[in-house]
Amino acid sequence: MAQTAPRLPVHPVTYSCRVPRALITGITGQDGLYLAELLTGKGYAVFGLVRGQSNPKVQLVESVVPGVELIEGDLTDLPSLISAMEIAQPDEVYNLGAISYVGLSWRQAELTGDVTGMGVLRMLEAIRIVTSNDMGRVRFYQASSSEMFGKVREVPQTEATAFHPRSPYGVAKTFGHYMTVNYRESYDAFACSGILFNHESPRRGVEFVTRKVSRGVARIALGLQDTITLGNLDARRDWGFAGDYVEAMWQMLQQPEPGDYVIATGETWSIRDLLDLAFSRIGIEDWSSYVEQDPRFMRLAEVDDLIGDAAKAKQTLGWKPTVNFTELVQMMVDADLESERLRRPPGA
Ligand code: NDP
Ligand code: GDR
Repeated sequence: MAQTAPRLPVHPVTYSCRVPRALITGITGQDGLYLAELLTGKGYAVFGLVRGQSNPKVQLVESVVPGVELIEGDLTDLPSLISAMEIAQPDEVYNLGAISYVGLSWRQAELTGDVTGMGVLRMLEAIRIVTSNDMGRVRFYQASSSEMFGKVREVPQTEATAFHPRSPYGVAKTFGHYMTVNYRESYDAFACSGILFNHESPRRGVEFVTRKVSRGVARIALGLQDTITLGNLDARRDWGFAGDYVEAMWQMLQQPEPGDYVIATGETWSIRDLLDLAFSRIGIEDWSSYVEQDPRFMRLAEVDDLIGDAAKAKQTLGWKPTVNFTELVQMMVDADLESERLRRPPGA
């Protein structure tokens, strides 16, 4: 059951000798689940912010990470973030909550700006208020994105590459990134911005292209679906495994100084490559008759050459990816084959 946050008064957080405590916004999402598993495995007391009066994903979180304590709150509601800080009394805050689907961000630009952009500022303000301006006591991770590079100025992209976001989502993330940097510079906040390139897993939302393909391929193999309808097949991305990327988030907050880090594989693959790998997992080499295109899934402005250079993370954090793209696609298709088989109606 989610815990209802008491509203006022606001008390400064007091710290005593105890296990480390972490507050995760976006705990019901792909990264939130992996991060909660990672932190509980390390002995943290983990608190997760959940929004809505009856969030259907609460059950999922409780089954995957049963020890986590859930707190009601929303990134559009500052008082609820202050209350969440008071309840959790965290040493580390991971701000993963966002409207994260780039395609939706053109259709709901204002909401995206409010949650994905202003939500970062509200979370930082909640930390500042609850720590009475002593922000360095709480380590803060902001889930920034390669979408900030957008129409790229150089290839590959590093922490020093200039931003040129191409979607309302990318613009909102850029605002969140600069707010994170600004609170570090203004209030001595231990605030890190992880500039993460695409990362995927069997827990990826079905609206994202990798999962749409892995699930579609599994359903085609089981005779449950005839085709997959996609947008731009020539788009390319630098795709890694989400389990590897949450490890980097945690590592950033364990450093002696806060900083910004690009996290990426340094490889780029097209949607056609993704289709090749996914279909070959079920024994189909020519997928052309199984794939349709629909302009509805095209972007108003595409980002073309996103390739990350994670040299700083490798050198400073000792981080490197452990799952390559072929293994990732196979993992996702296999997981969807298993879950779709279980979902298949009797006799189908
Ligand atoms: P998901 O879309 O899977 O999860 C998004 C989370 O944000 C969900 O838990 C969702 O909760 C929550 N959320 C949405 N709106 C609000 C709100 N108003 N208040 C509080 N929480 C809210 O994203 P991922 O796990 O893939 O990504 C995590 C973060 O990392 C996001 O910020 C994303 O933008 C960023 N990112 C992701 C990358 C990727 O490739 N996965 C790459 C770079 C950055 P609910 O269940 O209620 O909808
Ligand atoms: P992205 O991921 O926009 O990179 O954002 P997504 O999987 O949505 O798109 C990747 C590329 O695939 C092309 N594409 C399609 N995409 C979707 N969703 N559906 C389709 O049918 C389709 N057909 C082709 C897109 O044009 C695009 O080029 C993800 C999110 O997790 C963000 O939150 C995160 O910040 C970035 O990754 C890094």
